[in-house]
Amino acid sequence: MSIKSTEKNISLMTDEMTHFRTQGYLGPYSLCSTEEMADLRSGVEQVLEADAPNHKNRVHNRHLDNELIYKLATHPSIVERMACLYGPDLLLWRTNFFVKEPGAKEIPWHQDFNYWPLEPPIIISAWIAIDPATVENSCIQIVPGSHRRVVPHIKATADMAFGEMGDLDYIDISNAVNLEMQPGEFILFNERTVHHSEPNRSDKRRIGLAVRVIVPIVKVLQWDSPNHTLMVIHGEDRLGFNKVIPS
Ligand SMILES: O=C(O)CCC(=O)C(=O)O
Repeated sequence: MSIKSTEKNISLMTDEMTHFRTQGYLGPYSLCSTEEMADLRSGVEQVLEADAPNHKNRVHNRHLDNELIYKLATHPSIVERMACLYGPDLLLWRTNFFVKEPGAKEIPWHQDFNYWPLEPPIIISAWIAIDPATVENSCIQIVPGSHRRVVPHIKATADMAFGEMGDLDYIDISNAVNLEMQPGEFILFNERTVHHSEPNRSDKRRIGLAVRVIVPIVKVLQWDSPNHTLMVIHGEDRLGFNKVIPS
């Protein structure tokens, strides 16, 4: 199977690189058309309805057992842009679905690297909209420039979807931006970019697929399952610090 790409010679302009460096995020960009994602969506739903062989959870790392999820996660629209930002050698570490049904809890303001077993914590994420992601159904919100400092994380309140949250005394959400996306669009952000999503107060489901990519110098300290390995998705792994299979 293949996902059509309308783009040729994907790369980033200097002002986009500067935006990522200063603001901590980029996009939205288009991975595929809204119509194509509408066609692919039933395939994604089937993946989420099926038990994951050898993995802990249906929503995590389905690129390891499903070709559609692998193709979405490693689409050139994403990977070529990541290579412009992080260099030629890229390893796919994790994928995570964020399924927010109507009534789903708030995802607290946080920096991803607070939760992750990586040393050094250098990660770039893509977040792909499978459903429309709007203010109404709790799109991601980001604080531009927030990746420049480390925010202490504290125990989250019971109404939050995560156990820990960024301490709001250290986060200025007054300039937060809503990253609304059409199905098939994606954004890029880094491991320290403070982000969040409201409770889903609408009657519309919102599914996103997050793609976590590291560079070979990063050591994975804890694997998600016995079968969990990294995949080379661009360039090569010259260091061999981790379990890696070629793509
Ligand atoms: O989908 C969401 O609401 C949050 C996503 C998120 O926290 C992430 O991708 O790191």
